[in-house]
Order: sequence, then C-alpha cells, then structure tokens
Amino acid sequence: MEEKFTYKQTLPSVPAGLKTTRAEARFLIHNDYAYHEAHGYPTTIVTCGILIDESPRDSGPFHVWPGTHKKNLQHEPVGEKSYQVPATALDPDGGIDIIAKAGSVVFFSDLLVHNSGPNLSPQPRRMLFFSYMPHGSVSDSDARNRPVRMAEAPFEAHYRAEKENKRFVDLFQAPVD
Ligand SMILES: O=C(O)CCC(=O)C(=O)O
Repeated sequence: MEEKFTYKQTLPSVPAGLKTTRAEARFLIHNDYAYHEAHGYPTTIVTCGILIDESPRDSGPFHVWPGTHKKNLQHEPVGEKSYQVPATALDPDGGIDIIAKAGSVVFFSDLLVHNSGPNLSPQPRRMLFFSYMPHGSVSDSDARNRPVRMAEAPFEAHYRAEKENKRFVDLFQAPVD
C-alpha cells in the first residue's frame, strides 16, 4: 500500500541558498502507524525494508526498539507534519542499530518504534521500504503519499528538462553498482 525510498548522503558542499541544519538529517523516534492512522490504515501493516547500501554505525543505520510493536505508543506532534514518541514513553538512548550488509532485508510491524541518525560517513545510506496491508483492508492504497507526489511532479519534470537541456548538472552522484 505504500513504498518509500530514504536517502541520506553528505553533500560535498552545501549548495548556495539551501537552508538546512544537522537536526533535519535524521528520522525522529516514531512508528509508522503514527502517520498511517490518519488515512485509516490498519495497525497490522508489515513493512519490508531493503538496505541498498551497507550501513555501518556512522552511516545513520536503521535503529529499532525491539518489543515496542506489542502496544501502540502515543506520539506527540513535532512541527506541522511530524510525530515522535516522547522521552517519557521509552528510553531514547535504547534500541539497537541494524548493522547489515547491502541487500539485507528487515520485516517489521507498523507499531515497531524506530528512527535513524545523520549519515556521517562519506558513503550514501539508502533504504527502500515496501508496506503491505492485509488483503481485504478497506483503505485506499497510497493514500498518504500520492497527493505529495502529484504536488511535486512539476518540480521533478522541471529538473529533468533542465538536465536534458544541459542547464543543470547534478552536484553529486551516488554509486550505482
Ligand atoms: O530510513 C530510515 O532510516 C528510517 C525511515 C523511516 O523511519 C520512515 O520512513 O518512516
């Protein structure tokens, strides 16, 4: 019902005009149900996460709190679009890093609390996620991300056209092998 690609890589230099802070280069402590609930998705979703790159400790590996899938932990809003589990509900310094080779796969419940820190390594840290809901669930698949993707489509088309017409050159490349 949903797919996501997360991509963390240190830029060789910060492009002019790009405002960013290190605090943004991470995923908050959350479960995916905190986001799925608003779209009527069930708690029984299972997500398959594929590590595209090897993820050593300094790469901001996927980090999970084992056992937290047994009960939905309440989240607090952060800004307008994000949620996190408050530090009173679990030990923010707990949990375990998933240190694994490229091609490894993790399956996890929608209720499993996870996060990941900034990628401080020179290599990209990419993951692909595919979420599945049980057959017969009433929810519309892709309800959460489709509107965002539609809104972003003109920007992507502009980027592709600028590249094709050689008016823009990518500032960095990720390895493709
Ligand atoms: O890619 C990661 O490290 C975490 C991604 C994540 O938490 C999410 O997409 O919900």
